[in-house]
Amino acid sequence: MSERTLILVKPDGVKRGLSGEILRRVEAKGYVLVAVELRTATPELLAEHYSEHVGKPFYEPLVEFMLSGPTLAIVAEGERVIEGFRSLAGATDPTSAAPGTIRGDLGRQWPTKVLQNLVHGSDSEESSAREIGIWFPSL
Ligand code: IDP
Ligand code: MG
Repeated sequence: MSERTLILVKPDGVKRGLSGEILRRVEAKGYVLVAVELRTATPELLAEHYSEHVGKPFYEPLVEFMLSGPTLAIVAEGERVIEGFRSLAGATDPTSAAPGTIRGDLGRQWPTKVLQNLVHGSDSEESSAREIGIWFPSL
């Protein structure tokens, strides 16, 4: 059965002009774009989206980073797309993310408190349903 995932090109990716390259990789892999919208996050939206990280040392820097510019919000669809996009994205830490992945090819460490790693991807069916509901309530 087909499934959906929420992908975000975070503000660092949009600022660096990598939105097209990231969308290209999602489409080249064969996934179908269901929604694509440039959005400006709010603290309320981010508190919901990152509820699992509230209270962690990087939470405040993470919110500040996610408010630093527009985010490209994407819903993509396909069999096992949740796992498939996590694989395209690579490891959380862009320094050690494997070459060939979005974070490994295009990301690096910067002197910031939070890891800027270009993309978000839902990590489970439960997360994708929750996150699509937050970013695209009409879907
Ligand atoms: P993920 O994006 O690979 O799913 P999560 O653990 O869900 O990683 O963390 C959310 C985001 O918070 C990461 O993408 C990254 O931007 C940031 N982050 C996670 N762990 C750390 C950390 O240990 N230090 C700094 N920033 C972090
Ligand atoms: Mg996560």
